[in-house]
Amino acid sequence: MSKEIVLIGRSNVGKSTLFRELTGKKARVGKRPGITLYPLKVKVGDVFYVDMPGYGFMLRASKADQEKTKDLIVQYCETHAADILLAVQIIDAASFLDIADRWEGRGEVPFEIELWEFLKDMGLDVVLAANKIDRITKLDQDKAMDLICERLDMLPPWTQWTDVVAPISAKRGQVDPLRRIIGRRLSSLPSVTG
Ligand SMILES: Nc1nc2c(ncn2[C@@H]2O[C@H](COP(=O)(O)OP(=O)(O)OP(=O)(O)O)[C@@H](O)[C@H]2O)c(=O)[nH]1
Ligand SMILES: [Mg+2]
Repeated sequence: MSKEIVLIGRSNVGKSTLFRELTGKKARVGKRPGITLYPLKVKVGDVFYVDMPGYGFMLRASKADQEKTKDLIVQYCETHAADILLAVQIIDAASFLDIADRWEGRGEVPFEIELWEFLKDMGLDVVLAANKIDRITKLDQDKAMDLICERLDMLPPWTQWTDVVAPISAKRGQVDPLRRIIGRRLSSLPSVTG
């Protein structure tokens, strides 16, 4: 049985940077959105880590291409649902709230909130990696995490959700809160030695 940990999220939030950090494999990282175009899968120990293309805006991508990426992610999750041990939804903690406000101002459901609900509705075990936390000053980090959680229907303080929410900085290699969550899920897997 091959269990998977899938990294999902909007373009440019740092999925591939996190993938490198977790697997040691050099996935392509870029300053512009739309760097990863196909799912990239790497085995570490007993599990596969999957780096997905970004959902949402992509550089050079037409609306049709964006829809294709969205479909690819949805289809991937549907066909692999039984093997997905953990779906890690990555957000840019520093811009998540502004972007969500902007969408709501236009009367639209913010894409990242829709995605969170979609993954949960599929019955997946979903974890939120609030990346780029280094871009928020230390003093404001707890408040930002509270607000982010609240938007995803988790009542503050965010510290009561540390089994599903992890503030991280993939770029700085500060991903321990997420490693702890992954570690707990892996230790609950039946041993494959028999
Ligand atoms: N400040 C900061 N920047 C980060 C962090 N993680 C990633 N970045 C930067 O964000 C940019 C995008 O990183 P990627 O890892 O390529 O993002 P991605 O989500 O894989 O993007 P796509 O493949 O286009 O969907 C790069 O410039 C990274 O260096 C972080 O924790 N903090
Ligand atoms: Mg990428």
